[in-house]
Amino acid sequence: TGNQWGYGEEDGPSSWYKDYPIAEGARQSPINIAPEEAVYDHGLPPISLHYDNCTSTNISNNGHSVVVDRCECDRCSSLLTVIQGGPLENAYRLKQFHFHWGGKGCHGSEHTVAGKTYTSELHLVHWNAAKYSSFAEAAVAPDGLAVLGVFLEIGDERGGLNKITDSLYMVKFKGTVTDFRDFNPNCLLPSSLKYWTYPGSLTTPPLYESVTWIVLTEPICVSEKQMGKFRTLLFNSEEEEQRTRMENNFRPPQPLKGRTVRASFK
Ligand code: SG4
Ligand code: ZN
Repeated sequence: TGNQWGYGEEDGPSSWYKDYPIAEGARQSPINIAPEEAVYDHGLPPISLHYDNCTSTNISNNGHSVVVDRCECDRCSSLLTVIQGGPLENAYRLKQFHFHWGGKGCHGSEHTVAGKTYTSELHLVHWNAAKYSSFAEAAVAPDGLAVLGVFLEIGDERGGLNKITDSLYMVKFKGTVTDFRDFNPNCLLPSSLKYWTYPGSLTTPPLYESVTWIVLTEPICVSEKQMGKFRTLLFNSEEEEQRTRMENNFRPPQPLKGRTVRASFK
Protein backbone atom coordinates (compact mmCIF):
# COMPACT_ATOMS: atom_id res chain seq x y z
CA THR A 1 0.00 0.00 0.00
CA GLY A 2 3.01 2.32 0.43
CA ASN A 3 1.93 5.94 0.42
CA GLN A 4 -1.74 5.37 1.11
CA TRP A 5 -1.82 6.77 4.63
CA GLY A 6 -4.30 9.40 5.74
CA TYR A 7 -6.55 10.45 8.60
CA GLY A 8 -9.64 8.38 7.79
CA GLU A 9 -11.10 5.37 9.53
CA GLU A 10 -9.20 2.86 7.39
CA ASP A 11 -5.93 4.66 6.74
CA GLY A 12 -5.64 6.77 9.91
CA PRO A 13 -2.97 6.98 12.65
CA SER A 14 -3.93 3.68 14.33
CA SER A 15 -3.07 1.75 11.16
CA TRP A 16 0.15 3.53 10.22
CA TYR A 17 2.29 0.92 12.01
CA LYS A 18 1.45 -1.64 9.31
CA ASP A 19 3.45 0.18 6.65
CA TYR A 20 5.62 2.17 9.07
CA PRO A 21 6.58 -0.06 12.03
CA ILE A 22 8.52 2.79 13.60
CA ALA A 23 5.05 4.11 14.57
CA GLU A 24 5.55 2.00 17.69
CA GLY A 25 9.12 3.24 18.23
CA ALA A 26 10.79 4.71 21.29
CA ARG A 27 10.58 8.43 20.43
CA GLN A 28 7.31 9.03 18.62
CA SER A 29 5.39 12.31 18.43
CA PRO A 30 3.19 14.02 19.36
CA ILE A 31 2.91 13.50 23.12
CA ASN A 32 0.80 14.80 25.94
CA ILE A 33 2.95 17.32 27.82
CA ALA A 34 2.42 17.02 31.57
CA PRO A 35 3.66 20.40 32.86
CA GLU A 36 4.25 19.13 36.43
CA GLU A 37 6.47 16.36 35.10
CA ALA A 38 8.51 18.60 32.84
CA VAL A 39 11.98 19.22 34.26
CA TYR A 40 13.15 22.82 34.47
CA ASP A 41 16.62 22.92 32.97
CA HIS A 42 18.46 26.10 33.96
CA GLY A 43 21.15 25.23 31.45
CA LEU A 44 18.70 25.53 28.55
CA PRO A 45 19.34 28.78 26.71
CA PRO A 46 16.48 30.79 25.23
CA ILE A 47 15.66 29.97 21.64
CA SER A 48 16.39 32.59 19.07
CA LEU A 49 14.56 32.91 15.79
CA HIS A 50 15.68 34.76 12.69
CA TYR A 51 13.07 34.66 9.98
CA ASP A 52 13.24 36.73 6.80
CA ASN A 53 10.63 37.71 4.30
CA CYS A 54 11.36 35.16 1.67
CA THR A 55 10.70 36.80 -1.67
CA SER A 56 9.66 33.75 -3.58
CA THR A 57 7.91 30.84 -1.96
CA ASN A 58 4.81 28.82 -2.59
CA ILE A 59 1.84 27.43 -0.71
CA SER A 60 0.51 23.98 -1.52
CA ASN A 61 -2.01 21.31 -0.57
CA ASN A 62 -0.18 17.98 -0.32
CA GLY A 63 -3.29 16.00 0.58
CA HIS A 64 -2.38 15.93 4.27
CA SER A 65 -1.97 19.60 5.15
CA VAL A 66 -1.35 23.04 3.70
CA VAL A 67 2.36 23.78 3.46
CA VAL A 68 4.29 27.02 2.91
CA ASP A 69 7.73 26.17 1.52
CA ARG A 70 10.79 28.30 1.86
CA CYS A 71 12.57 29.14 -1.35
CA GLU A 72 15.66 27.00 -2.01
CA CYS A 73 17.38 29.44 -4.37
CA ASP A 74 20.97 30.46 -3.51
CA ARG A 75 19.97 33.89 -2.38
CA CYS A 76 17.24 32.71 -0.05
CA SER A 77 19.29 29.78 1.23
CA SER A 78 22.07 32.13 2.21
CA LEU A 79 19.70 34.31 4.22
CA LEU A 80 19.76 33.45 7.88
CA THR A 81 16.28 32.00 8.25
CA VAL A 82 17.02 29.88 11.25
CA ILE A 83 16.22 28.72 14.74
CA GLN A 84 19.08 28.35 17.20
CA GLY A 85 19.80 28.17 20.90
CA GLY A 86 17.59 26.23 23.25
CA PRO A 87 18.40 22.52 23.04
CA LEU A 88 20.02 22.89 19.59
CA GLU A 89 23.76 22.50 19.02
CA ASN A 90 23.74 24.72 15.96
CA ALA A 91 21.50 26.77 13.71
CA TYR A 92 18.72 24.87 11.94
CA ARG A 93 17.38 26.33 8.69
CA LEU A 94 13.66 26.80 8.05
CA LYS A 95 12.37 24.45 5.34
CA GLN A 96 8.60 24.86 5.48
CA PHE A 97 5.69 25.37 7.81
CA HIS A 98 2.25 23.77 7.93
CA PHE A 99 -0.79 23.33 10.16
CA HIS A 100 -2.86 20.58 11.76
CA TRP A 101 -6.49 21.29 12.72
CA GLY A 102 -9.81 19.75 13.72
CA GLY A 103 -13.40 19.92 12.54
CA LYS A 104 -15.68 22.77 13.57
CA GLY A 105 -15.71 23.05 17.34
CA CYS A 106 -13.30 20.14 17.54
CA HIS A 107 -9.84 19.56 18.77
CA GLY A 108 -7.08 19.84 16.26
CA SER A 109 -3.67 20.12 17.91
CA GLU A 110 -1.22 17.23 17.93
CA HIS A 111 0.50 17.94 21.22
CA THR A 112 -1.75 18.28 24.24
CA VAL A 113 -0.94 20.01 27.52
CA ALA A 114 -2.18 18.26 30.68
CA GLY A 115 -4.69 16.53 28.43
CA LYS A 116 -5.94 19.81 26.92
CA THR A 117 -6.08 20.03 23.15
CA TYR A 118 -5.98 23.25 21.16
CA THR A 119 -7.89 24.15 17.98
CA SER A 120 -4.86 23.87 15.76
CA GLU A 121 -1.09 23.58 15.79
CA LEU A 122 1.44 25.33 13.57
CA HIS A 123 4.70 23.49 12.81
CA LEU A 124 7.79 25.32 11.57
CA VAL A 125 10.12 22.61 10.25
CA HIS A 126 13.89 23.29 10.32
CA TRP A 127 16.87 21.14 9.38
CA ASN A 128 20.44 20.93 10.56
CA ALA A 129 22.16 22.45 7.53
CA ALA A 130 25.42 22.88 9.45
CA LYS A 131 25.77 19.11 9.76
CA TYR A 132 23.85 17.59 6.82
CA SER A 133 23.95 18.42 3.15
CA SER A 134 20.26 18.11 2.36
CA PHE A 135 16.88 18.07 4.06
CA ALA A 136 16.44 14.43 3.01
CA GLU A 137 19.68 13.46 4.71
CA ALA A 138 18.82 15.41 7.86
CA ALA A 139 15.30 13.94 8.01
CA VAL A 140 16.69 10.49 8.89
CA ALA A 141 19.34 11.61 11.39
CA PRO A 142 18.65 11.70 15.15
CA ASP A 143 19.70 15.37 15.33
CA GLY A 144 18.55 16.27 11.82
CA LEU A 145 15.35 18.24 12.35
CA ALA A 146 13.93 20.80 14.77
CA VAL A 147 10.23 21.55 14.68
CA LEU A 148 8.83 24.59 16.47
CA GLY A 149 5.22 23.98 17.52
CA VAL A 150 2.79 26.83 18.17
CA PHE A 151 -0.74 26.25 19.50
CA LEU A 152 -3.69 28.13 17.98
CA GLU A 153 -6.83 28.81 19.98
CA ILE A 154 -10.07 30.55 19.07
CA GLY A 155 -10.30 34.21 20.00
CA ASP A 156 -9.58 37.45 18.17
CA GLU A 157 -8.53 37.30 14.56
CA ARG A 158 -4.79 37.00 13.95
CA GLY A 159 -4.04 39.58 11.25
CA GLY A 160 -0.84 37.86 10.19
CA LEU A 161 -2.72 34.69 9.32
CA ASN A 162 -4.98 36.39 6.74
CA LYS A 163 -2.37 36.28 4.05
CA ILE A 164 -2.44 32.49 4.38
CA THR A 165 -6.20 32.03 4.79
CA ASP A 166 -6.82 34.35 1.80
CA SER A 167 -4.69 32.04 -0.37
CA LEU A 168 -6.38 28.79 0.59
CA TYR A 169 -9.05 28.94 -2.13
CA MET A 170 -6.18 28.60 -4.63
CA VAL A 171 -5.02 25.29 -3.15
CA LYS A 172 -8.35 23.67 -2.41
CA PHE A 173 -7.39 20.36 -4.04
CA LYS A 174 -4.60 17.94 -3.23
CA GLY A 175 -1.63 18.54 -5.51
CA THR A 176 -2.30 22.24 -6.13
CA VAL A 177 0.32 24.96 -5.61
CA THR A 178 0.35 28.72 -5.89
CA ASP A 179 2.84 31.56 -5.39
CA PHE A 180 3.18 32.93 -1.92
CA ARG A 181 5.47 35.93 -1.59
CA ASP A 182 6.84 38.25 1.06
CA PHE A 183 5.60 36.46 4.11
CA ASN A 184 7.45 36.49 7.39
CA PRO A 185 6.43 33.72 9.82
CA ASN A 186 7.38 36.02 12.71
CA CYS A 187 3.82 37.32 12.51
CA LEU A 188 2.54 33.92 13.65
CA LEU A 189 4.57 33.76 16.87
CA PRO A 190 3.28 34.53 20.37
CA SER A 191 5.04 37.18 22.48
CA SER A 192 6.63 34.66 24.83
CA LEU A 193 9.14 32.10 23.60
CA LYS A 194 8.92 29.95 26.74
CA TYR A 195 8.99 26.34 25.60
CA TRP A 196 9.05 22.65 26.37
CA THR A 197 11.49 20.43 24.49
CA TYR A 198 11.84 16.69 24.03
CA PRO A 199 13.25 14.21 21.47
CA GLY A 200 10.60 12.92 19.06
CA SER A 201 9.59 12.16 15.52
CA LEU A 202 7.73 13.40 12.49
CA THR A 203 4.02 13.12 13.27
CA THR A 204 3.19 11.69 9.83
CA PRO A 205 4.63 8.77 7.89
CA PRO A 206 7.51 8.07 7.49
CA LEU A 207 7.53 9.00 11.22
CA TYR A 208 11.32 9.33 11.31
CA GLU A 209 12.74 9.72 14.80
CA SER A 210 14.78 12.76 13.84
CA VAL A 211 12.98 15.69 15.46
CA THR A 212 13.98 17.84 18.40
CA TRP A 213 10.58 19.23 19.35
CA ILE A 214 10.33 22.77 20.72
CA VAL A 215 6.75 23.50 21.75
CA LEU A 216 5.87 27.05 22.78
CA THR A 217 3.72 27.32 25.90
CA GLU A 218 1.85 30.46 24.83
CA PRO A 219 -0.82 29.94 22.15
CA ILE A 220 -1.77 32.51 19.52
CA CYS A 221 -5.40 33.49 18.93
CA VAL A 222 -7.13 33.07 15.59
CA SER A 223 -10.80 33.63 14.76
CA GLU A 224 -13.36 30.92 14.06
CA LYS A 225 -13.74 32.46 10.60
CA GLN A 226 -10.02 32.03 9.92
CA MET A 227 -10.13 28.39 11.04
CA GLY A 228 -13.19 27.85 8.87
CA LYS A 229 -11.13 28.70 5.79
CA PHE A 230 -8.74 25.83 6.53
CA ARG A 231 -11.75 23.50 6.51
CA THR A 232 -12.63 24.49 2.93
CA LEU A 233 -9.55 22.56 1.77
CA LEU A 234 -10.00 18.99 0.54
CA PHE A 235 -7.98 15.82 1.11
CA ASN A 236 -8.73 14.87 -2.52
CA SER A 237 -7.40 15.89 -5.89
CA GLU A 238 -9.66 17.49 -8.49
CA GLU A 239 -9.89 14.22 -10.48
CA GLU A 240 -11.15 12.18 -7.54
CA GLU A 241 -14.88 11.73 -7.28
CA GLN A 242 -14.80 11.63 -3.51
CA ARG A 243 -14.69 14.99 -1.75
CA THR A 244 -13.60 14.92 1.87
CA ARG A 245 -12.97 18.14 3.76
CA MET A 246 -9.45 18.43 5.09
CA GLU A 247 -9.93 18.41 8.85
CA ASN A 248 -8.83 16.35 11.83
CA ASN A 249 -5.43 15.95 10.20
CA PHE A 250 -3.68 15.35 13.50
CA ARG A 251 -2.07 12.33 15.12
CA PRO A 252 -3.07 11.73 18.76
CA PRO A 253 -0.46 11.67 21.58
CA GLN A 254 1.93 8.73 21.64
CA PRO A 255 3.50 6.91 24.62
CA LEU A 256 6.29 8.86 26.32
CA LYS A 257 8.38 5.69 26.83
CA GLY A 258 10.60 7.14 29.54
CA ARG A 259 11.50 10.37 27.77
CA THR A 260 12.03 13.56 29.74
CA VAL A 261 10.32 16.76 28.69
CA ARG A 262 12.46 19.74 29.64
CA ALA A 263 11.08 23.22 30.36
CA SER A 264 12.91 26.46 29.63
CA PHE A 265 11.15 28.13 32.57
CA LYS A 266 10.34 27.48 36.26
C1 SG4 B 1 2.61 17.49 7.32
O1 SG4 B 1 1.95 16.42 6.66
C2 SG4 B 1 3.40 18.28 6.29
O2 SG4 B 1 2.56 18.57 5.20
C3 SG4 B 1 4.62 17.53 5.81
O3 SG4 B 1 5.39 18.38 4.98
C4 SG4 B 1 5.46 17.11 7.00
O4 SG4 B 1 6.57 16.34 6.55
C5 SG4 B 1 4.64 16.27 7.94
O5 SG4 B 1 3.48 17.00 8.36
C6 SG4 B 1 5.41 15.87 9.19
O6 SG4 B 1 5.92 17.03 9.83
O7 SG4 B 1 6.21 18.57 11.62
N1 SG4 B 1 4.10 17.24 11.62
S1 SG4 B 1 5.65 17.28 11.35
O8 SG4 B 1 6.27 16.19 12.10
O9 SG4 B 1 8.10 17.88 7.13
C7 SG4 B 1 7.83 16.80 6.68
C8 SG4 B 1 5.67 17.98 3.72
O10 SG4 B 1 5.36 16.90 3.31
C9 SG4 B 1 8.89 15.86 6.25
C10 SG4 B 1 6.36 19.00 2.90
ZN1 ZN C 1 3.14 18.94 11.56
